[in-house]
Amino acid sequence: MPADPYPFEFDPATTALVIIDMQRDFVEPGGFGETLGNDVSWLQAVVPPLQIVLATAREVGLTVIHTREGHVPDLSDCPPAKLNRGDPSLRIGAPGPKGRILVRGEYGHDIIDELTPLPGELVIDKPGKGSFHGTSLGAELAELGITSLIVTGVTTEVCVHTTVREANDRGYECLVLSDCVGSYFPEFQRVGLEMISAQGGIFGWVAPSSAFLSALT
Ligand code: C5J
Repeated sequence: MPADPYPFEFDPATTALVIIDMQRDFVEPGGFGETLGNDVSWLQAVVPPLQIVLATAREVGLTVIHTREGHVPDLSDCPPAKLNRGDPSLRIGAPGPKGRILVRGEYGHDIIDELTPLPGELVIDKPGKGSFHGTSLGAELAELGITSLIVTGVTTEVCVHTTVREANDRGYECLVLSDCVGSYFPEFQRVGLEMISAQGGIFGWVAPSSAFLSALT
């Protein structure tokens, strides 16, 4: 399929759709992300195209993996360097507008209704920004024989980028769908995408979801 910086080849049998951190607290109005002063409309714009990609991936039987960033309730998996950062009233574990901030089991930590995982789809709970660090994702992908990742979700320059960099170092071919990843900051979105495909595809490939859907169906 056409992509930046050159065509991306994939075999659906060895490809997974990865949906990163489409959690209420990041994406929805009134959540933690908005409380921090961010404009969540940039992230909400990702939802409709991602719903189409998810529905199509399910139709053709692609492996679907969801991730959520968050911590166990006693925060024992949250390093002090992450825990002690920022305004104390808005730190991880503090009471937030949709439950304790980034704590597993809280309403705001869960995935938005529009993209609810189906039974049987992997949901990877991750303590960090990357999806491999501190998770079973690498083992799960090896078990499934997955070698290519179609990466979507939020935010482009944080958890999407960290995951793509981790995956690239582990030997996965990553295609990032430009309209299915989002950032609170338009300039980070643009530059974040450029950084992936620059230098001959230093971390991977970038393409709009329309190109992926055409290739898949
Ligand atoms: C952030 C994420 N931005 N999912 N998390 O803290 O990108």
